[in-house]
Amino acid sequence: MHTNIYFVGTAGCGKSTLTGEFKTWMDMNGFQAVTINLDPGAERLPYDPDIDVRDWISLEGVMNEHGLGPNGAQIVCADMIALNATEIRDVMDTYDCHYFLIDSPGQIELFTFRRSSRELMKILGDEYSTIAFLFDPILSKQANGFVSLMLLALTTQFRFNVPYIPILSKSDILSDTEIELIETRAKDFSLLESDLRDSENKDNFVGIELVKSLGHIIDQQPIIPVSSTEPSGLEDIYTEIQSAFYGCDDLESY
Ligand SMILES: Nc1nc2c(ncn2[C@@H]2O[C@H](COP(=O)(O)OP(=O)(O)O)[C@@H](O)[C@H]2O)c(=O)[nH]1
Ligand SMILES: [Mg+2]
Repeated sequence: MHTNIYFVGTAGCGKSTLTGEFKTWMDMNGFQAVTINLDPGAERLPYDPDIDVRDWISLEGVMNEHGLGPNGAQIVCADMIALNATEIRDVMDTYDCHYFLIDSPGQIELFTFRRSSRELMKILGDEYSTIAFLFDPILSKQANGFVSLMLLALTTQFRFNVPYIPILSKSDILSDTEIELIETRAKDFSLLESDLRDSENKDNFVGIELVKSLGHIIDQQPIIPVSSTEPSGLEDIYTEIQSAFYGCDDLESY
């Protein structure tokens, strides 16, 4: 049995860097983890993936073969990944490890909004899959930016229906006060609502009603501040994965 952790979030929020840093942290702490790159268009990665979708699919090849630009080709590639999922799974099965750290494509829509991603997740084994959803730090600072990311996270949760771990990425570029404010808003939507009313969006009826509804439909889960450069918060991600699958009282570490 293994756990698949998908790193998901908007372009540039730090998914690839965190995939690599979390692998380093796991190695240092004696946990067996394997990294998987799902981005066929990745030109440079901040880590050396153990399993790489580029071994099966080339963005440039798809562009040439189908006469497409990079955006169209990315969409074709996203669906091609699912077609190659069984082969990816076969390679995963050759590893004796407990954790697969899966780096999703740069643009979130290529993962979250493609039906093929759900198929891929199923074939790679969705029983123990979790989505580590990265909140961009700059967007998260503003009440309306944070609400927008919550909605994106909620959409992702809705489409995949697996446990999700909210992560505040690149927390090193935020002050302690900013981190505290974001952590409090994540736990207390009434504060988020009042901040939204106080902000430039005070007349934004849709935004305010959305926040009110969010409080009814999702658990107000703590957000984990993480920095890949310091690094910090990596152990908290690990603890959250453990509690998502094994419960808080009986942490099974391996
Ligand atoms: N300050 C800071 N920069 C980061 C951190 N993580 C990633 N970055 C930078 O953010 C940029 C985008 O990172 P990347 O991992 O490629 O994002 P992705 O598109 O989500 O995979 C790069 O320039 C990284 O060096 C972090 O924890 N702190
Ligand atoms: Mg990336």
